[in-house]
Amino acid sequence: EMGPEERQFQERINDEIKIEPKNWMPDAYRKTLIRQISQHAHSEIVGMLPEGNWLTRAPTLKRKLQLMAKIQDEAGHGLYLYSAMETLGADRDEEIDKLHDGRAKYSSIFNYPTLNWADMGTVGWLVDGAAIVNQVPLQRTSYGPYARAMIRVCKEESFHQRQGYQILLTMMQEGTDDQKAMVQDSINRFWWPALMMFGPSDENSPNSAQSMAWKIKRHSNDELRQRFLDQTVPQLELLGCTAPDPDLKYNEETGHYEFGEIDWQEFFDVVKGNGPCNRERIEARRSAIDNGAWVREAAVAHAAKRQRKAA
Ligand code: FAQ
Repeated sequence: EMGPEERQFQERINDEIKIEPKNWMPDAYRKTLIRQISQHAHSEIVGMLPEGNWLTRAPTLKRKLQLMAKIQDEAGHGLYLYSAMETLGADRDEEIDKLHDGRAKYSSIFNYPTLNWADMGTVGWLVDGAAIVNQVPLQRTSYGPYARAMIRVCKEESFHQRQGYQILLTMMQEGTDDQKAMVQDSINRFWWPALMMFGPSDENSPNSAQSMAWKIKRHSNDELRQRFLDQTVPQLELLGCTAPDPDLKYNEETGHYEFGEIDWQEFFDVVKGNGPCNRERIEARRSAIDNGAWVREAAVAHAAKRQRKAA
């Protein structure tokens, strides 16, 4: 049974009117959004680490500048999302603590290592590509501050996706045999983890039904995974590369690509904290916070000193 407030809330949602921070909302709606937005923010922040690994080894100055700009965008997205999360009454430090002690999740994809330069292309192409397919519909999510944040984030991620694809195209069109092999090796490692970014299949997605009713999610996990695959396979073919999936094929009747079974055991292992780099990632975040403590203390001391001077 819905009370009058909840009925009004659901009517707003049905009418496509955004929910704003000061509107009444059910506790569970608030909680779900804090969960999703904080995990999204954590993903952006942790997502800087696999790329940061290659900043000092970029092949040219231009590539280094592009990569640096992309990583800075990700920091911006993270901070922007934490701000959106704070409009729901959540505390940023508390949510970050949850990331650091393993209570909060972040995207499984960032627990895989980046082993060669082609990975910087593949991360842009596949990881940002998947992120965009997931986030374009979130521009219409029912919570206003999250929806508006997604507009800028999607624009920047489109640029990331293109610069990544361009790295791979250059390697495939102008590269040596070794460089071409590097691209294929990178695709082999990131293909399946990129498909896993969309989350569990619909029948194993406990949050989907309620999130769809509240229009937090606009499409199901499997729907978006299919959309990503359909747009990505032609790009894969243009590169002249293959997917590590013997079952991948185009279905003339449906107009969609069919793909093999995702290794869900691997997905849940990584989500539970047992992927190849989970410990390393969290340790890097923790030590960044610890090593930066003196900067924060100095900034606070400096601000206090200036305030005393002004007074
Ligand atoms: N990894 O019931 P559902 C980026 C969890 S940003 C880890 O289907 P939901 C930019 C899920 O949280 C990438 N955990 O959940 C970039 C839930 O656990 P919980 C991040 C996952 O929320 C690019 C449980 O499984 N994007 O890449 C994953 O309805 C390059 C059950 O799942 C976003 O966060 C996963 N892949 O749907 C940065 C977008 N999938 O919380 C740097 C916003 C699911 O109940 C470099 N988020 N889980 O304990 C969403 O759209 C949704 O949260 C989904 C999951 C679709 C990810």
